[in-house]
Amino acid sequence: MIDESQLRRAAALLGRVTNLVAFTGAGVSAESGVPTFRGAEGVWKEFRAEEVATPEAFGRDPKLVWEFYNHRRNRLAEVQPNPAHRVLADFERRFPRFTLVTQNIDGLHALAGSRNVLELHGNLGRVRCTGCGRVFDKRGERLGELPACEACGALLRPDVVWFGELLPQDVWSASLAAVEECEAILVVGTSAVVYPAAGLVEVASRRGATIVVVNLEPTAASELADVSLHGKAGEVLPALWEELKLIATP
Ligand code: BJW
Ligand code: ZN
Repeated sequence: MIDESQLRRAAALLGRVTNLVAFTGAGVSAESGVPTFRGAEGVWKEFRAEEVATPEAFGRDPKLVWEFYNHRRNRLAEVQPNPAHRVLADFERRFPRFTLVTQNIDGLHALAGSRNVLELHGNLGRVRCTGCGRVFDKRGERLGELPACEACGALLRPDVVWFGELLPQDVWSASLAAVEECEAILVVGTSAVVYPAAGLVEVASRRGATIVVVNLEPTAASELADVSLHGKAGEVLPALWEELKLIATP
């Protein structure tokens, strides 16, 4: 059950801003059938992050790491954006300035029609050469056990950010700039424990921006929130969108 009074409060706060950042995590794609990382059925329950999502793991056993990512790539071919992704695409059309910063690597925001998307942790559809550094879009393509670069023959890796790696600096700078200018940040479906991404909420908070959190449960971002909306993103965001429509566009 969505708390109607909190929903109206969130809509009233967001209704008056002209510059909004949405910051999303795995929970936004959960209803599309993409598993989250830290829940009871999360990816890290089945696999240890240190064994599949670090550069050291890839150096030690690239076959195992590719098996993990190929499995997730193949599943990605079957999933579609859900109402949460679609409402966030609608938000982009409503707010004069809107930036979607996502930790997700599934590409579902773009598929739902969002354009101004900053992918902090890369994209599972892309691969990057460990030799020449070229990046290739291989979304929807089946890859071998140890895929090789078509330009130089070196081993390819998923173009995602592993633990201990730096985030793509251009994407990080653009995300920080967006948060430093926004009037409000909508934090959806993330546990907000992975840094530096989670630090964006703290930057917004220090600047006095309005913070609205949408999640099944309280998270690390909740204590900074002006309003917390508990429920499924695919239900809360459409309800919030309907509330916002009742408020005149700034
Ligand atoms: C719903 C819902 C529904 C469900 N509706 N809600 C100590 C030791 C080692 C490292 C560190 C350390 N302290 C800090 C670090 C650094 C580390 C870090 O932050 N670790 C913490 C976990 C402790 N960070 C890094 O290493 C980063 N790099 C870095 O810091 O570089 C500098 C540096 C260099 C050298 C040395 C040290 C530092 C890089 C982080 C990269 C993270 N990569 C991953 C994997 C990407 C590839 C892949 O997918 O395989 O990114 S980890 C994983 O977590 C993924 C996610 O993007 C990220 C965030 O997770 P997210 O999205 O929040 O998902 P969950 O599952 O946590 O939460 C889901 C939420 O949704 C929950 O709250 C649910 O309730 C909710 N939910 N269904 C609404 N329907
Ligand atoms: Zn190459």
